[in-house]
Amino acid sequence: MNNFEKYTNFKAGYITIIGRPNCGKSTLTNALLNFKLSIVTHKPQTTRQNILGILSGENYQIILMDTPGLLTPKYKLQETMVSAAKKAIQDADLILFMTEATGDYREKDIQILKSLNFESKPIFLLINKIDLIHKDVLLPQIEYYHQNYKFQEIVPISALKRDGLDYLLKFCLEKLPINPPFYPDNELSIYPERFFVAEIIREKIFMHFDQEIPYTTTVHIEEFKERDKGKDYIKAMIFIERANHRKILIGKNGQALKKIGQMAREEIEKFLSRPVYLELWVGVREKWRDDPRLLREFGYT
Ligand SMILES: Nc1nc2c(ncn2[C@@H]2O[C@H](COP(=O)(O)OP(=O)(O)OP(=O)(O)O)[C@@H](O)[C@H]2O)c(=O)[nH]1
Ligand SMILES: [Mg+2]
Repeated sequence: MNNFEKYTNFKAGYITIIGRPNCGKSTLTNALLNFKLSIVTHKPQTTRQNILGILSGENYQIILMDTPGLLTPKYKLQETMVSAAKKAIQDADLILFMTEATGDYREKDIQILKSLNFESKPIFLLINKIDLIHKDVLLPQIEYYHQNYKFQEIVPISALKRDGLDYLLKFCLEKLPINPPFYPDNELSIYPERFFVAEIIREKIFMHFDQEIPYTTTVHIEEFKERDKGKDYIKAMIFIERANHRKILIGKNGQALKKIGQMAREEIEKFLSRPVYLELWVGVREKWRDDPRLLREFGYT
């Protein structure tokens, strides 16, 4: 078969997952990719930038965009998060709008839905976390969205339990345009390894600390030396907004930082499939979340 024949039926396109913080976008991204590419925690606003993942099949290639949760920004970092999600909405061939079956988020979801143009491209509704509810609760939700919005599909799923994902994939492929693949089929993402390494460290900080620390922290990889012999050397800076947070982050006798380092290293090694030596440093960058220059330096704009 020549390339022309091979690609006449090939489908490829961009699919963007959007929704409120914490509804399960990154969990779904990882479940579809069969790989933990995007960090996941129980806290909202975990994802701060678009995460591009490539799902390659026999006759298709989906460029999946996981996005930061949509919210009303209160500081510049959050503005960059919302802009990133909006950019991914523009770039998409298909939008997966995610809500969750539990809790009462309808008001916030309606705000987001108001900003979407249902005429310009197909939008699916994904009702996630159905593992947590009884079916009786689901049907009125489907009915409500069906009555009020022009979703092309409404798909109840559990991203965590991988329930409903086969249907979702099938519906997605129906909407993908005919295109040759955009990327080689063995690639999972196009971002450099150091981006994901910083994300993994941030995930551990989100999981380990409560309240302010996760939100006022960012991670910057200062050195990443690959070595033919021995372990790769990675030096990461954890930047906080206030000097008095340093003590909390480091912990008594350095225990907290040590724990973060250990958890992060284990996962980085899994991600890279090779051993690394990870060094963590803590620095202060006052009000970095509202400083355009620092936001650019840290890769948010
Ligand atoms: N029970 C259950 N929990 C889920 C499901 N999907 C995601 N979660 C949990 O919901 C929490 C948030 O998941 P994420 O995937 O980080 O959510 P997100 O939408 O990417 O969140 P942000 O990046 O903050 O916008 C985590 O604790 C997940 O384990 C699901 O289908 N069922
Ligand atoms: Mg996320």
